[in-house]
Amino acid sequence: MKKTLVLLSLFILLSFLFSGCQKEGAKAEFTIAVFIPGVVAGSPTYELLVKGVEKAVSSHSGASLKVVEGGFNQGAWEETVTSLASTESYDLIVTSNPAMPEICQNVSKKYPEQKFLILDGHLKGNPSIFTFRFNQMEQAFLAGHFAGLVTSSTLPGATNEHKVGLIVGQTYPDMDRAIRPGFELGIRTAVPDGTLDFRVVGNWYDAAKAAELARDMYDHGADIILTIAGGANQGVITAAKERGRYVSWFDINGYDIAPGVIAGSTEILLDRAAFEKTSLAIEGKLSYGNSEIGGVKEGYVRFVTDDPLYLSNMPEDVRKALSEIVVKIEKGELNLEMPLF
Ligand code: RBF
Repeated sequence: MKKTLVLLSLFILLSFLFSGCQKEGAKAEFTIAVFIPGVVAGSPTYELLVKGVEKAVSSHSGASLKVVEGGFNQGAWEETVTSLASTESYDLIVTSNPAMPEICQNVSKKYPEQKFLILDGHLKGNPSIFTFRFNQMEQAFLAGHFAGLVTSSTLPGATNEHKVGLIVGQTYPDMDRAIRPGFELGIRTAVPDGTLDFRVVGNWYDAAKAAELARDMYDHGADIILTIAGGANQGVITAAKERGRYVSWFDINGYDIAPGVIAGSTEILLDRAAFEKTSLAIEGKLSYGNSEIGGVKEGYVRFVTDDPLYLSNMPEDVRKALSEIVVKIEKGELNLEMPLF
């Protein structure tokens, strides 16, 4: 009896020690680094990226995540991504913005084993890289159409002039070939004599500069400004409040950020795409080498028409006209292809 007890205790002790050792020495089964080309705070697409990857990691046991902010010195991004790849500790590097495919492609030449998932970017044919982007022609078209409806409305902040603004952090091919033209087309289909005042901040953080630009635009007749400038977006809100005018938000539901000032908001479901594609990568099912695009029909791009602030602040005729154009895109009666570049 005594011998059995001793053996039993020994067994319990050993199994306890063994399980302890396993935990201590256990390597996470799938390690992910998220590289933020900028900073997370204030940048809608990066906030969505982190949210989506975090969700994928927490729903797969054994997966782990490290978020690395690259900051605003764009010239240093490639070096940081290279140093992440050189550690050979990450099964996957996830990142987001249209400049990242080229940077990751360069890193991939030196570290061909390193796998990449890039959101909001486009590249096909590299067996280590998967990209997913959004139909921002559709997204910007909807924002433009809404801005056209607002500037020609009887809203208190709408002047007689049919002028709309767009403030961006910097120019880049997706902006020049999809977002800006989509926005202009949207304005003109709502109000044929609508014009666009387009300004560039020069970076993604200077809210004071953005406020200065926005004040000038409002003072020259713009009733609503679409702002795509990261942390600098806050400056546009400040100016709109001062002038009693409107802001249009991009990428993430923005109504709550400045109720009554953010008149309209589109969103891209980058968090959903990041969750889905990261999950596939963890499960070993992501088809590297390919690229995908998600738009209105696929449910990755939408104008947020069901927010209580939108419903209470926007007149019914504006909401009705906007919903009609959304339906046209959903039904395929209006085709807004992303240009190939
Ligand atoms: N968007 C942000 O909100 N914050 C940024 O810091 C930011 N940096 C960018 C840097 C580069 C080089 C490029 C090409 C785009 C950047 N964007 C940034 C824009 C972002 O990728 C996206 O195009 C817009 O948010 C519209 O969806």
